[in-house]
Amino acid sequence: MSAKYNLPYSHVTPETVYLNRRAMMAGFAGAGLLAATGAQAQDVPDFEIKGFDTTETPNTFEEITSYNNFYEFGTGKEDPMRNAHTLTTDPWSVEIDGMVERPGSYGLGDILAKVDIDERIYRFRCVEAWSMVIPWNGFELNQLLNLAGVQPSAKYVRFETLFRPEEMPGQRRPILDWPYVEGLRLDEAMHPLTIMATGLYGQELPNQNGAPLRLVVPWKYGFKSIKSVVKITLQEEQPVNTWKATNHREYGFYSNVNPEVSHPRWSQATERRIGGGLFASRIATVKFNGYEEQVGDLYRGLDLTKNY
Ligand SMILES: Nc1nc2c(c(=O)[nH]1)N[C@H]1C(S)=C(S)[C@@H](COP(=O)(O)O)O[C@H]1N2
Ligand SMILES: [Mo]
Repeated sequence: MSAKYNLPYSHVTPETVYLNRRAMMAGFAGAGLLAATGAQAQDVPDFEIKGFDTTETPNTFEEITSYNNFYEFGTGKEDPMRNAHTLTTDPWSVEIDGMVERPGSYGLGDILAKVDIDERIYRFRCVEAWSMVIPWNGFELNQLLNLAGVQPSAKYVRFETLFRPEEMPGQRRPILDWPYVEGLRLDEAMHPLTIMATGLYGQELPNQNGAPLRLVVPWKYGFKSIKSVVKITLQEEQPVNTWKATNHREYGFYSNVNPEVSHPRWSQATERRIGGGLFASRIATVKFNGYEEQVGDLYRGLDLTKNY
């Protein structure tokens, strides 16, 4: 079980450098740690820090890249790691259409030249009640939406994953109604916590994590964070997201992390942190995945037990 196949070099070095950089920023004896690993100071990526980061210990690169949900490559947790190497991610472009001033095909290179990439260490909570802490690299979705120019009549954002069955074996079978679709309310999409991720641990995003560009909405269940996005549509109607369309009794549109609202088949009160080991105790799930201070205002007056 190794993530190395998708990487130009071993993951060990960047992760070590990364953790040393964290230590340096925290004001610890980072220089000594750097010397001990033989890393050079100029190897340390220079990210902008916005203050959204959790201080919880991130999961390892191997954990984040070997336990995945990406049904386009199979339904097993290790299927994406094994199968996603077949995906071609270059060239890549995103079609932005609907209620925007500048509709069209946006090349990934052009997008990346115009946005600010930074690092976000976010908690990530799957609806299946497992969780991780992930150091993403990416940019705020609002920057991309502003490039296209959102018209005042737009109320929702619809996202679509690539449909390319010749490279995505799961799409050759009717596991889901392909392509995978997700959606956000416009204010959720414009929120500074909402990012398009392009990397992990300062490296290119591995295919199994949704390369080259995937949504990350840290206060919502993981299925909202749609991978390998090729289309973004600004619209007036609430988009029909794939999991809600598949089973509306079990999966909703909002899908905010909420320990008080059980899934019909299991409690959402606790979660299993990946990497904790077989005998680790479950940890309490926090409303909005711990981001209530930042996003609670978006849902004032909304009944979260009905709008789940
Ligand atoms: N296109 C697409 N996006 C997807 C999925 C998927 O199957 N297809 N799975 C979702 C689910 S259920 C989760 S929990 C996260 C998993 O992201 P990760 O594998 O990077 O942890 O991706 C989400 N985005
Ligand atoms: Mo999930």
